[in-house]
Amino acid sequence: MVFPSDTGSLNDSDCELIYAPASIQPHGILLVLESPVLKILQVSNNTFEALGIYPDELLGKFLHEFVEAEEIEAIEKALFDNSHHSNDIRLSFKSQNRQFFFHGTLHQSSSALIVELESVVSPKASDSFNCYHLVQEPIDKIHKTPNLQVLCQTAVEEVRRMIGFDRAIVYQFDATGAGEVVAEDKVESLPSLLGLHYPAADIPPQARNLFSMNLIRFIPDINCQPVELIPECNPLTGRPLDLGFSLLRTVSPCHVQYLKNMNVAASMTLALIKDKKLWRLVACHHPTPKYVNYETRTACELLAKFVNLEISYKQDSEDREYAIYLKEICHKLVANISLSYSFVEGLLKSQDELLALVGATGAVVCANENLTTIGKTPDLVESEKLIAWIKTQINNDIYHTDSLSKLYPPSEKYKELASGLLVLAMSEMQNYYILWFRSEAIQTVNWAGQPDGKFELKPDGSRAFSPRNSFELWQETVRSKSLPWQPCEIEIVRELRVAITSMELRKTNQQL
Ligand code: BLA
Repeated sequence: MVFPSDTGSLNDSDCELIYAPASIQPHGILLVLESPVLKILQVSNNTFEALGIYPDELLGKFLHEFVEAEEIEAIEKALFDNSHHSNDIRLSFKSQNRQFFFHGTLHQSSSALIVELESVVSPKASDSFNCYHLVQEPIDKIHKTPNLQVLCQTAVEEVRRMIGFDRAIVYQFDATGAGEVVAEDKVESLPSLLGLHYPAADIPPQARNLFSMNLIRFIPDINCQPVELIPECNPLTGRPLDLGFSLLRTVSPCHVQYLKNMNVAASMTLALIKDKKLWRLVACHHPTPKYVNYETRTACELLAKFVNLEISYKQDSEDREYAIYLKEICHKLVANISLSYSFVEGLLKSQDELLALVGATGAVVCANENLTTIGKTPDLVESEKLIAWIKTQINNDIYHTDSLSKLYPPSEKYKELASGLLVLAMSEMQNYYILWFRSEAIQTVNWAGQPDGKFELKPDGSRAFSPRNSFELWQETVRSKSLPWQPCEIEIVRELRVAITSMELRKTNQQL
């Protein structure tokens, strides 16, 4: 799985090993079993509270001494069928003349099996039919949404309704790993986060990577007392247990502080994955501790999986519609060229199509030394200088940038007209170029707090990471950039090139 670029983010050495804290959150218990004999190697230090059996009474024993034979069989079957994934399990322990029912998951972590369990009142309460019931309506609503934006808005509304938190947002990553809140549903009394941007360092790469293992992260109470594992290290490896897959893993102190600074006491996050990339998160916040039961969370996870499928489908169909529109324009352009004496004449007869082909605001057609400008472009002298520079840069037939002045500083003086440049070099016919321009798109980015300056220097000179403590609006104006060129716009230029080249070849053959 690939994740938004790590640029500007903290790396492993900046961040503690968040996947091996040797402790869990107290809303469940964790047992580490030796596979395949199911001998208990490690337990969380809250088994007495949860099932009336002290850790000492469990350690070194075999699981079948405590649970029913058919439950052991179910575990063995799950391991045989699906050993690399997390498996849903139910267990009931008998102790102190009572039966304690649990629902949870089982997964393999190197040589050990990790069982994580949360109490349920009775076995009936944890019914898979229940889960289907919870997601049936939200799935229906999401399926009927007309586009991605409405889909995200519907997803936050439905998730928030299912778990009863005060706020749910969709957080969208850009290519640098920074993010923006693009959909929100909340109680009226909370301030809105919609449209706010957050820097990549707020969710370090390690934390982003963990979403490849679990689509869901649930923190019912950030102030809870972590429960340590006994013994601290896994006896099979002598090292702290890898809890990367774990649902109950304790929360990194840095993130706890972050949430406190945001006035959040409980959080639930769902990962939205598109094309195997972490694309967006649904982040839910509540100002006071709040537990969401295992079935509801499983239903939310199921909903997230459905949303992921719908996202790919909807994005693909939005892209497809735009690509079809561009193809129609390209056909018109090619038809005009085929009716003209030369391809340049044909291009110049179809100026509107030439701009619409890539959504440009201006274009220059260069045929040998003759330049023709269309729409908003730099003047002829500047265009000639630009082409001279392009010739020194271009290795491929297509070249594009959305921040020309960064690469070619003389363009700074006409950046309003031309911050974006897309060039097609008709290399077979040297000195034939089509240049498309996009004007500057001045953007005001609303950051939730100043994005830099998170590090505190410790007295010994080392860096200590600390989360932001201010989310005050901080505005940045991004200049000298155009809207980015879309892959389908670049692709259509490639198609135009193929069409022109083959028409020119045909003409040459006819003349011979
Ligand atoms: C995790 N930080 C996260 C997660 C989110 C955010 C969504 C993952 C979900 C979770 O574990 O709860 C950040 N949450 C946000 C943002 C919004 C939001 C941006 O709701 C916007 C509305 N965080 C820092 C710094 C560090 C840091 C400086 O700001 C230092 C390394 C760490 N963030 C950090 C860590 C985790 C995290 C370690 C993982 C927490 C864990 O899983 O234990």
